[in-house]
Amino acid sequence: MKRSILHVDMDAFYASIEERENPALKGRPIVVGALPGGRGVVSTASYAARAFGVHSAMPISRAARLLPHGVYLPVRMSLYAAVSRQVMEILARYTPLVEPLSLDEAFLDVTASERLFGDAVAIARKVREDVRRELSLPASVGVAPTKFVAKIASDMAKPDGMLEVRAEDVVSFLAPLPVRKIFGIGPESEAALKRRGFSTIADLQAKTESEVVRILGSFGATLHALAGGRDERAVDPVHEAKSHGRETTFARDVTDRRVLLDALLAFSADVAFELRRRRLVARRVELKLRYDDFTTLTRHRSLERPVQTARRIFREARALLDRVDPKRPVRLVGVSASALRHEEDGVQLSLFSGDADAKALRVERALDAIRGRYGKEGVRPASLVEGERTKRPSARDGDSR
Ligand code: TTP
Ligand code: MG
Repeated sequence: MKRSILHVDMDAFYASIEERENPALKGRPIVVGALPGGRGVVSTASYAARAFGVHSAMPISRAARLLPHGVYLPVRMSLYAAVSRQVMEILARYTPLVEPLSLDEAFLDVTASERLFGDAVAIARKVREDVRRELSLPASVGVAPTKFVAKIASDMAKPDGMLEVRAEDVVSFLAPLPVRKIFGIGPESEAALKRRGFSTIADLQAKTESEVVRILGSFGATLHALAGGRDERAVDPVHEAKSHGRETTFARDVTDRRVLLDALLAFSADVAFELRRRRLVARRVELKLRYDDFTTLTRHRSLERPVQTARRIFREARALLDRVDPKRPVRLVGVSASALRHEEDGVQLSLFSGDADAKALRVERALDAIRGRYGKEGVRPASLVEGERTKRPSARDGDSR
């Protein structure tokens, strides 16, 4: 059945909020993130600042050189999170099928809402109006029959616009785009595809599925389908977040592998705890390193069996670390878990399988309760603590930590 999908993405989200909070900043080049002189990066830049070449993830020192007279503001996360909730509340008026991807973007399946609110374009217009009127913020919306195309459309509609791609136009809409528009295609895959003769999506469309698979392997089937506008993925409202991760910038660059492993171990424990708290499992673990020259490298592994324990997340992160140059000084290290699913969707089996990983899961679950009450996460909602009382570990487990 033909579906109507919206991808809603706020424009220059953090910067737009700051501009709204202080109207004197209207139209000025705003950069939210680390402050000039510090070590961090740009979180986002207003469109006025982007005209100077400033963008997300750029070292703040570089931004300060490009834009010495910019307005530099620190990140106010709790404010942005509160606005994010208001945005998601507006989206939920039009369909229960809202899948947030991050603080400022979500997919909506409005197929069944069209009888109530008008066609998908009318709903997109209403969403943009509501957000503008009630929150004084700009949002862009893509309208398409699939997630993949809706997301590309919202990107093209920016800033403060809307773009509809009709089912009959999908193939010609995609054709001229570079293959990197397909998610999962980073700079490395893009180069590899180019070497094999695939620069644009049209190059993928021009071949049959089996030809693409022969050249690119099994991944080629997915690419070929997406290139042809075939994308059956449903809007899935259970995914609260795309990933859970922890990272840190060191005060001094690190070359000692043991220091990196210590950090990865601590982060793996945090990430696993967060997954279990949200009853999620992950099928992908990613290691992130930023070197002293600011090049950032990510390495990931996709996993057959979903993970939820620090033990396995750390093992994967360590294996990824083993594959990178051990001599380059590291300024930032991080680990994240993504491709999230609810734990009911399959992981429970391993709980009873009696292997070392299943045992680790039982032990870590037992420790969660202790961490919840005394751990560094501090006070947690009473209902959560209450729920964990039923499986409270003995005092001896606590001592053995
Ligand atoms: P994005 O939606 O990627 O960017 P944006 O909303 O600032 O700009 P636009 O969508 O118009 O291109 O990310 C949403 C917010 O997430 C962004 O305002 C700041 C934060 N963010 C970071 O902190 N670091 C990053 O590297 C990126 C990409 C975003
Ligand atoms: Mg955005």
